Amino acid sequence: MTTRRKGILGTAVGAVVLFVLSVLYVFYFTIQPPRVQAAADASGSTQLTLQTVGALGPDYEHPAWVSYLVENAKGEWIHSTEIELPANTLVHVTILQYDSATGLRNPFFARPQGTIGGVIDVDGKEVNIVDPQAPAHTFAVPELGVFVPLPGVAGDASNTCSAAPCTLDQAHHTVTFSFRTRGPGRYRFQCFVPCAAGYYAGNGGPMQRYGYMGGYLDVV
Ligand SMILES: [Cu+2]
Repeated sequence: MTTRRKGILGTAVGAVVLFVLSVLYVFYFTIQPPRVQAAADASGSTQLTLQTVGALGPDYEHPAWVSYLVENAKGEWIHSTEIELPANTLVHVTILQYDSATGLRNPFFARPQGTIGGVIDVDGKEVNIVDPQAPAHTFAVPELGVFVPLPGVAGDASNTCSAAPCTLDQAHHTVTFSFRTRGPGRYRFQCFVPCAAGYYAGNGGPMQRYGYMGGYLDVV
């Protein structure tokens, strides 16, 4: 084969590979999970209720993946991390945490930050720090300076949840806190615990794919 033909062949193969990668990108990485509106309460503030599960279970595309779920205004659990919140509003967050601990890679995140009063409430007890080995996940909105550690359930707990949505009679921690939204915008939120079991450094799979351990607060 002449050098010129090799060049043409190389360009053609490169173009096909690029095309296939572009198609894969469109199909896998630009699909948005459904947008879920947080519920407004009578006092004008907003209630956002989430749960974190250790494994989604057989009803989902990735049964073994960790994920957030969000409760809609009808009280239904939706597998999504695309959350609509009103601008410049106090948001009361409740996170039901059903997964076991992985521990923080960076102990800096053991201290809640950016919440009202700089505290969180874990199972009815107000705390301003947790054991750095305790978190299963974090709820963090870097742009708003919000970092909340979510302690894991004990490894020997009975009645642990193995399929989403988990229910209140299953082993969990209830973490509540409040924060204030700023002006309209799209604010990324994510987990900072390397919680993706079975993936490189715990940071692949559900830690990278939109809709599992990260998402957006759509502030409108
Ligand atoms: Cu996580």
